[in-house]
Amino acid sequence: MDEKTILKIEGEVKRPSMMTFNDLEQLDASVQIVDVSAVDPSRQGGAVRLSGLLELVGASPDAPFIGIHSSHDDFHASVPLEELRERAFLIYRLDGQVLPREKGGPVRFYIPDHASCKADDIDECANVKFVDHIEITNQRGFDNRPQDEEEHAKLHGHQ
Ligand SMILES: Nc1nc2c(c(=O)[nH]1)N[C@H]1C(S)=C(S)[C@@H](COP(=O)(O)O)O[C@H]1N2
Ligand SMILES: [Mo]
Repeated sequence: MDEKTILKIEGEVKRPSMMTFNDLEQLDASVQIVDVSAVDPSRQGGAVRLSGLLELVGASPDAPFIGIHSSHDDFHASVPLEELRERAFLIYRLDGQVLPREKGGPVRFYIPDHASCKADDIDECANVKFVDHIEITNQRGFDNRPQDEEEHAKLHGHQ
């Protein structure tokens, strides 16, 4: 049993939640993606649908932004929720264990049909790795995704 909190969800939600790996694994089968490679062959592991999590915590249907935060490397994205609600998922499991750090674990936010880097608000850079905190907000929140080629190259160089 792994009782450590790996994901905190708060903001404009009725039931702010601290979730463990077991909490995620025990979510209903209808919100699980057992094998994400079926959706995107470049990715492995198991995921939960963002829509399922939002329902679980009672996210306000009127709050338009989602903040996706990694305190591990201080990387943050804040993006409009509407287009993501039914698309995005959170990869949290690989071979029955917590998704390892080298795969972006413990939780990796993923938009399968993302735009390329910096092409759009919802781009590859918004696929935040090492996620530990999700916030539903009325206003756009803190976002430190790379802004230009140089910053972007630097970031990739560090990975
Ligand atoms: N925590 C964290 N997440 C991150 C980044 C990062 O530096 N830190 N880089 C982003 C950027 S700019 C891109 S393009 C993708 C790259 O994902 P990949 O390593 O799976 O190719 O991760 C995104 N998620
Ligand atoms: Mo990126």
